[in-house]
Amino acid sequence: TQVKKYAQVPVGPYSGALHPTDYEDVANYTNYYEFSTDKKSSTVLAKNLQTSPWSIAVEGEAEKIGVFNLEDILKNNPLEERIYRFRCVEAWAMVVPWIGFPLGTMLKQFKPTSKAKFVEFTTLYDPKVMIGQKTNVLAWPYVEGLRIDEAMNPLAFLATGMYDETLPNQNGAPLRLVVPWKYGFKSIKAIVKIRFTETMPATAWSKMGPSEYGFYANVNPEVAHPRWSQSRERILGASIFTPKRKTEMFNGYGDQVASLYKGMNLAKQY
Ligand SMILES: Nc1nc2c(c(=O)[nH]1)N[C@H]1C(S)=C(S)[C@@H](COP(=O)(O)O)O[C@H]1N2
Ligand SMILES: [Mo]
Repeated sequence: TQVKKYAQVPVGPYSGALHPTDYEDVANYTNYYEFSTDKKSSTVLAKNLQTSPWSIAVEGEAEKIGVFNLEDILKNNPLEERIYRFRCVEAWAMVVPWIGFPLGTMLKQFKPTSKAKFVEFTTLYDPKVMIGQKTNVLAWPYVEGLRIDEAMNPLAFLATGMYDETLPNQNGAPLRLVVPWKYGFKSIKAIVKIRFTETMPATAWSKMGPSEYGFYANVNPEVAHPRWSQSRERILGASIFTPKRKTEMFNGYGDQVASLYKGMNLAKQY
């Protein structure tokens, strides 16, 4: 599917006065294991993914469950732009002008019940196109999750586009999550299912390496990944002579999200 230009969209709240990373860097250095573990190959491999029409199944602890066309969801969720910092667990950092809508606003439209304590997201499973799904680098389909209060936080965002255009396939078209205070792997791509649950979802990365990838995955300079420090980050696209910068707690979004984790030991609940 080809990208399409959006008409001007308004800038939403929490959008930082940040200088966006070059489009070419963001679009050609991606993590998308359904296609490849190589950050440059997904650009080509993902071209075959058909992203329209697209439907999303809504299941579990909500009053309004069923299968919904993405187009209908978009009618109820006006687009806005959010310029966010993004931080991958492998320590690269970038700034992306996403286009989309707040996750919480959309979730409320499905009327979650009082039993909905978590939200689980699932990526498309189609190994004929997503050829990386023929390998077992991860347990397929890719699953991610948020606690319901994290999902309702106004920073949590669903993106349909970036840099004034619809998302290129390798960045998660037609709909991907963006959780700017967490490591990149929480920001699941090509979402086909949203399930409200009472219990904490088992996520693809925590199944693969429970000691390395926790459920919360908040950006935290003090908690090292078992194989490397998380205290510094590398700016994507910067020259190799540019010094790394210090990682910020919650990727710099502490004012908006620190209260979600009051009383938790973030070294244990990583
Ligand atoms: N379905 C799916 N979503 C995914 C991934 C993936 O492999 N499959 N990789 C994650 C990881 S590790 C990161 S860092 C971000 C990268 O987003 P970007 O490639 O758009 O920069 O996507 C996340 N979402
Ligand atoms: Mo990542």
